[in-house]
Amino acid sequence: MTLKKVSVIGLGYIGLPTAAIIASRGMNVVGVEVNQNAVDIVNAGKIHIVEPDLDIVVRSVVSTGNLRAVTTAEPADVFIIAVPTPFIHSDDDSHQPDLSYIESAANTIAPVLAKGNLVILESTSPVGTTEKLATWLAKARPDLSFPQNRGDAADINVAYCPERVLPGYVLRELVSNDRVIGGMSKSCSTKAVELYRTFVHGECIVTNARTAEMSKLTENSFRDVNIAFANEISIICDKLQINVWELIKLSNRHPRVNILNPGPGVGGHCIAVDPWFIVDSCPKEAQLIKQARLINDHKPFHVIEQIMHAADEFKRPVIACLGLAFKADIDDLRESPALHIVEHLASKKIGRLIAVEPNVKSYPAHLTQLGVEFTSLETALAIANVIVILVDHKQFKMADKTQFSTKVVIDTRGIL
Ligand code: SAJ
Repeated sequence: MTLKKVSVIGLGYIGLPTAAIIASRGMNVVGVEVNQNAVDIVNAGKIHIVEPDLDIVVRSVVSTGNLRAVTTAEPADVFIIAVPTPFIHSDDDSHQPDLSYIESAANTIAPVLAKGNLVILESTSPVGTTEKLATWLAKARPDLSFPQNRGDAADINVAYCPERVLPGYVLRELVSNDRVIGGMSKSCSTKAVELYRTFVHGECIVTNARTAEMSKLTENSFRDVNIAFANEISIICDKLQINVWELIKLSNRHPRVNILNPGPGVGGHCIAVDPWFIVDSCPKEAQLIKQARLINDHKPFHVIEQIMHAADEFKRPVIACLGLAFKADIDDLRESPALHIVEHLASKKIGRLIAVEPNVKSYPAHLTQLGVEFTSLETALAIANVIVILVDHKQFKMADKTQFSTKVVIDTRGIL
């Protein structure tokens, strides 16, 4: 084993679990993070994100000294870049990817790079980003050679290896999922496989960097398009007065049909973002992918219309929204359609608005300022006349269903 010390740049939802798993295999891991607070938390053996069992692994690897967090890069054999790649919000409706975090990670590691090092990009990235990364590194270190000019003979190896883990199952999927390894040359791929074999039980499949970049975007776009299909069917069923859940159950009895679940929209920081990277690269060609994004982004507005319509039946509507997270059994509110719906309703001031979110420790202050009340599930079910199920959290699924029977219910997740 030639790779002894691994540096992970960015200790977020992907970087921290990856660093912890590699450290748990006995390697020396150092996490480089710009957020001093996160560095302090990790060095205290704790975690600043929510992911089942991650706290146990981090506590253990920090106590053995295998994982340390720092703010300044230090020399290592491997550098794994796991920083965010959001898109730039603009008024003209374009969704250009923001690669500034990757560029800044390149500038962070460039001064400590040495001959024989392996640099891996894991951040979800538009096609061509790994080549850009190699160019940024080459610019900062003209004394070293990089694979775009020297191929297998380069001093530094560069590869793109996308993460594919599902939030909530990250520790398991980091180990069990197959891994796509996209080296910029053959020897880049060989070195990257050597690293991932230390903790991946799935297969490590080698390809080139551009195909690996596109595979990640394709996987998330595939899911987005399929959810859009379900969401469109649900809107059609509302119009035609058909129960969409029964319809999907029936259709899925066909041996070659497997329709996903409609919902209040698509949230999170992956599926609602990544397809735009394909649309941005190929706007003329990516028609279906773009349309799916638009359908999923429109779905919360359809739900808002349904709620307003239901509230109209009451003189003093009391609306209870169950769930704020972007999906079931997590605390993550980022890009959450449920949150968006509650914000929108609050700004419309159409009645008393109650929200229930059992997974967060503190409620978003801006919602309280907008007049949203936070209560327990029991209180909400007792006092509301309109109940909107926005997230299929286990607490809601386990609730006594007779409590819903006298209410007007909008069940966007089909838990009833
Ligand atoms: N959703 C539906 N209906 C469904 C499935 C999901 O409305 O049938 C909604 C969810 O409620 C949520 C959103 O879609 O709002 C996204 O949830 P998700 O569970 O589909 O995916 P993420 O964002 O948690 O994780 C995805 C995964 N990608 C795929 O399944 C192809 C994960 O494997 C990736 O690693 C992750 O994106 C990522 O980091 O890119």
